[in-house]
Amino acid sequence: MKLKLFHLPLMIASIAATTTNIYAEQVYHEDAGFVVIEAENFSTQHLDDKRRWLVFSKNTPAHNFADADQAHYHDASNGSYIEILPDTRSNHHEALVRNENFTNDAGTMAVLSYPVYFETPGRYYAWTRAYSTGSEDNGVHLGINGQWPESAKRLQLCEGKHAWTWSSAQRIETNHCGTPNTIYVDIPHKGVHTIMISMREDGFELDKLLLTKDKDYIPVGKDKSETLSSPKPLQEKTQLLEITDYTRVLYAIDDFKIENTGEIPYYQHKAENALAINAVKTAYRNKFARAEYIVQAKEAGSYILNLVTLAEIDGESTYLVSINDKVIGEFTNPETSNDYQEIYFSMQRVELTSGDIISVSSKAVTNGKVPENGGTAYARGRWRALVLSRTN
Ligand SMILES: [Ca+2]
Ligand SMILES: [Ca+2]
Ligand SMILES: [Ca+2]
Ligand SMILES: [Ca+2]
Repeated sequence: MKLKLFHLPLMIASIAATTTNIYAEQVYHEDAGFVVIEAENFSTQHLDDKRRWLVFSKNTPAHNFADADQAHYHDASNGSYIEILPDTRSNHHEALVRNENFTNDAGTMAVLSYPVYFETPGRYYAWTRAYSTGSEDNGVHLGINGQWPESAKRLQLCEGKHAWTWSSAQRIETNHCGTPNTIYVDIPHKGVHTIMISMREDGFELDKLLLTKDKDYIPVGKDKSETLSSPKPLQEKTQLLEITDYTRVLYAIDDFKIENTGEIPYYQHKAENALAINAVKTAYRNKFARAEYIVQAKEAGSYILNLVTLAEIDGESTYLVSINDKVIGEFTNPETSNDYQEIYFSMQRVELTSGDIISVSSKAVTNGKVPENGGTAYARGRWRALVLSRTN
């Protein structure tokens, strides 16, 4: 006696909305020997109890910290910059308090981090675009990966007061303004390295950072835009769209045997990743083709099965799923206006044991609606997969 189960096909009206494609964040990377960073886009700030880098733009509300100059966002790259406040020593008449408004110990106060992916290791000359209005707001330390190499300390800005100005000069005892193009970091190997900034003098205003392998490069104006990655959307699946939870997919083409298995043969419709019946041959119409799969020992268990068929506009094919010739599911495709739309037919709590033969059969039929060669076209009984989901 054949057990007949009837199920409503699961019709998914629309799969157009792609809520599942999650875009990666843009991150800093090296681009052809350059790294360009907007200073205000730091990832983290540490050791900022006494002095802190604050972000300024035209929308920043007024503040009450000690500060000797106005905001300078008007000509800042990206309309925004950072300043380290309070500034309690804006000129040499105000007291120098070590580890408060000044520190020569790089990496000890207001430490910013900017992770960057470098493809090309080697030496990078570092430039900052800064705005200085006094004599005690124009020095900063650079670092890398928590290290503060001598070559990146004491970046000094002497020229270009009262304007955004690029500098790559290191302050030295014999020349407080430093020599141009002397600040650099060495990138030891390909990979992510963290470019770091820390306080030397409070009141320092920083708009942008530029690292270049070109020793002779001199940035101008706002110079290049940020070197950010542009992550592409991940590939989305185009088949078995409603299958969200499975143990094993048995693909009609790849996993089922079709030689000498039915009254009439299947062929492989590779473009649709489906088995199908060549209904051009009248002898193949209205008869079952059949494909088989033999259950392996390790696959024994209790499952929900989902037969994934393709609806067709010219007919509503019938499908049978059997285990050892006992029918466990009989289904008919719904009418559709969307050729090859996936339809899912579910069979609950199916016990599979080693050596069981699972078979899927289907028929090519016509619904008389699509004229073709003086008659009407036939659906080809297409199906794509039988999906196994363990129930325990
Ligand atoms: Ca200020
Ligand atoms: Ca200062
Ligand atoms: Ca300032
Ligand atoms: Ca900026």
